[in-house]
Amino acid sequence: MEKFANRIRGYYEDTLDPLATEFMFRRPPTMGELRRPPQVLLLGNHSSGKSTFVNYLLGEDVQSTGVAPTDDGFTIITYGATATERDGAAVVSNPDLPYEGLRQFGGQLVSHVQLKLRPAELLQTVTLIDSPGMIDAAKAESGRGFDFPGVVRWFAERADLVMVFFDPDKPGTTGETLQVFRESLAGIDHKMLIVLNKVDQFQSLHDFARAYGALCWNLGKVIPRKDLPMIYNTFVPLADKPKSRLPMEDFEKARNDLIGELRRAPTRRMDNQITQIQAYAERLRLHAMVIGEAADRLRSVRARWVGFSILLLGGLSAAAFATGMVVALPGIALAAVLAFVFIGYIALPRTKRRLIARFDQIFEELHNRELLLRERAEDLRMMWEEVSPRAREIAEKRGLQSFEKMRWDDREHLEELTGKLIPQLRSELYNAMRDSDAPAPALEQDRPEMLPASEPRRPRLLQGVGSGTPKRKTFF
Ligand SMILES: Nc1nc2c(ncn2[C@@H]2O[C@H](COP(=O)(O)OP(=O)(O)OP(=O)(O)O)[C@@H](O)[C@H]2O)c(=O)[nH]1
Ligand SMILES: [Mg+2]
Repeated sequence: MEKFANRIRGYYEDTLDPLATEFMFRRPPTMGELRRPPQVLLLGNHSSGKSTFVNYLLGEDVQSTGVAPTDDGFTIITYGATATERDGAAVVSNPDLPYEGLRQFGGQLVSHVQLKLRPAELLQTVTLIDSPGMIDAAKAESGRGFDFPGVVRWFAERADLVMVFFDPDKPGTTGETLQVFRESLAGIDHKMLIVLNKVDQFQSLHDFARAYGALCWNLGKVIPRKDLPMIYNTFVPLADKPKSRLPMEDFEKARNDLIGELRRAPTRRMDNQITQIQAYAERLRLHAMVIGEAADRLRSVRARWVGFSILLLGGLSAAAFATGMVVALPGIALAAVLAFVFIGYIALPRTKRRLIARFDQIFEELHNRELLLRERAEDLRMMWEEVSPRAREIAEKRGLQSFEKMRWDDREHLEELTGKLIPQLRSELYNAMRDSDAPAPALEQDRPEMLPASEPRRPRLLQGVGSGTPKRKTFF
């Protein structure tokens, strides 16, 4: 994993970062973000059993649990040789921790963040993030004092796995849950696992079927996909709870599967980082090519204007000398000054505005071959739509003339990276996992429309390979 991580860092540092700086593209992820430990975010309705599940995983009561809404903040639980706790202010101001970005959500949020260090074996593999239970609309209105969906989105974007818990009492998506699905979890369904927890509360199959049906119905409204998400029906065995009359083996197996997924977070992290760098490089290429091309066109328009003016004024001066009308020379000099003022202050700014307005057309022209290959067209246009507002803003504010056309070797290098090196890295990752008999992450295979354009479809190398490899699951 370390070897793969170093190669990803190398690609950012050597190729992508210099180009991003030159074309003022958004910054690549920081080294801190790239080095962060694998993270699993636990979300869900209040009292759905998130904290109980965390305690079960760690084999000790790290989090408090209870029937009333218990957690009102985010708890980051990570590995530490001795058990200690740090408050939010210390967490967000520590540059060695990847949580500085939380500061943007204000002091209220910071005071609702806590870091717990525990010497549990599992934490050497993943960092767990327990979250405040989501409540219904009426209670949420009284306010949390910080942008809850925004913070959830922040954590979810940086998590390698997001587990969303529901329980038999609240198998629905109303109030805050609905808001979080719409605002915070959109587009990240490939790393989301749905859990119907506390199934030991069901005393009959009929009750279970009703709750399961209600959950599916409600999820259908917030997850815009044709197929049903994989739902883990499970529970945590608790001594003080009455036993269910239903056979529990399948639910226990689902719990083991869930824990298996959690342990695969490091592999998922690498896989996510490969997807992330591919997406970044593709977008950077579009941004730089269009800005560079527009800047080049602006320069040739300027050269034409200047050349034409010099030719005209030179011709007039020569004619004045030849015909002995030297008195016309001051007039010609004045015309020269006016011509350059016109070019600099009227003609070029107008051309610049026109070129920026035609960015979409430039994009189409530059990619006409790629766009003709129909399979790529939609992906490519989607990517361009994503980057074009910023490309326009940069070109307007910074001035097109300050950019150069993208160099041929830079372009070749980027194409090699997105077309060969990164896909190769991914297949090496799969091969390495196969050789070590570790299971492949079940990711993204079902959201082809979200994959960056030149990314090949996932190699399904590990499907059913190796005795210890579980069957890949279709989450969405
Ligand atoms: N029967 C049963 N009860 C459970 C299970 N998991 C949790 N509980 C109980 O449900 C209640 C709520 O559990 P918590 O772990 O505090 O739930 P939470 O999701 O962390 O709640 P908030 O922090 O308020 O969002 C507690 O009384 C637990 O004992 C389970 O699998 N089965
Ligand atoms: Mg809790």
